[in-house]
Amino acid sequence: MTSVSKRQPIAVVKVGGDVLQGEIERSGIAANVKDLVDANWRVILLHGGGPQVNELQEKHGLTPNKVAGRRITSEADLLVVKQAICGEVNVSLAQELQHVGVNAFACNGASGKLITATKRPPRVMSGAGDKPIDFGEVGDVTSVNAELLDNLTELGLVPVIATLGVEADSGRIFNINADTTVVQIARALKADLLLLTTAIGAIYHDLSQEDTRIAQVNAEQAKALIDDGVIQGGMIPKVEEALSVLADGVKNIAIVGPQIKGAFLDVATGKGDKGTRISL
Ligand code: X2W
Repeated sequence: MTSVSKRQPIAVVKVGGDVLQGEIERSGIAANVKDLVDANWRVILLHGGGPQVNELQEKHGLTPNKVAGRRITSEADLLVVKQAICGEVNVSLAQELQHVGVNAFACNGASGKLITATKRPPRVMSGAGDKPIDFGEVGDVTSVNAELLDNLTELGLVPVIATLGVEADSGRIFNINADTTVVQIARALKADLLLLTTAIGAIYHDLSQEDTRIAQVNAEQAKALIDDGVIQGGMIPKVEEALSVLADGVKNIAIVGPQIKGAFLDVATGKGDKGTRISL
């Protein structure tokens, strides 16, 4: 195991479940993370597994139900979330990284109380009626154990964290949204770089036209693009969260596709022109 110095820059990478569905994307993540590690970056991965959870729920006769991007999670659903995200995605992603020589440390948010959470209080959600929605076993992040992450990366390990949270006192496990969690991790670590990977890999004016990629977006432009419906669906919380963490000192944020060779290091070093950079 190689040990690394504390002064090395930190990259936090969100890996969406969609990214892990394709072979090219999966191996692309591994190759891109390897580039960063070889360039002496400390790297932390946080992954979801939304599509994998949907698929396994359906196999078990359960119906996926998301409101405003969050899964309403019964106890039976939580078991499936654990099976899909920890049992399948976490292990496969770590395996992919180990295969290219990155010393992945597979864990989940409950490991060493890395991510603590508390039950999301029932709330009225716009477009979902007047009654408060109880999300069940869904949690909101209360803290990130930055010291533990620091120590793990100090040992030369690359933590690969499955997006679960644990209640500090009771040990209760919660399903937590990966997009909001990764931002909390970047904030807690004061990360030098936050990469949000998606299979699409950037924001486009028109998804069907590759030459309409938006290379850079600031807060004002992002707001206008949301109002115009260019940024829509699951991309809205991603961009909004990214802007909030920029205000907290994480300087470099980009949405990027893992299948593009050299994309992570290019964004990290400010070279090349890949994905969509998000700035204040
Ligand atoms: C998410 C966790 C997985 C996730 C879910 O159950 O789908 C909640 O919605 P992606 O692939 O990054 O979307 N949790 C509370 O965020 O996965």
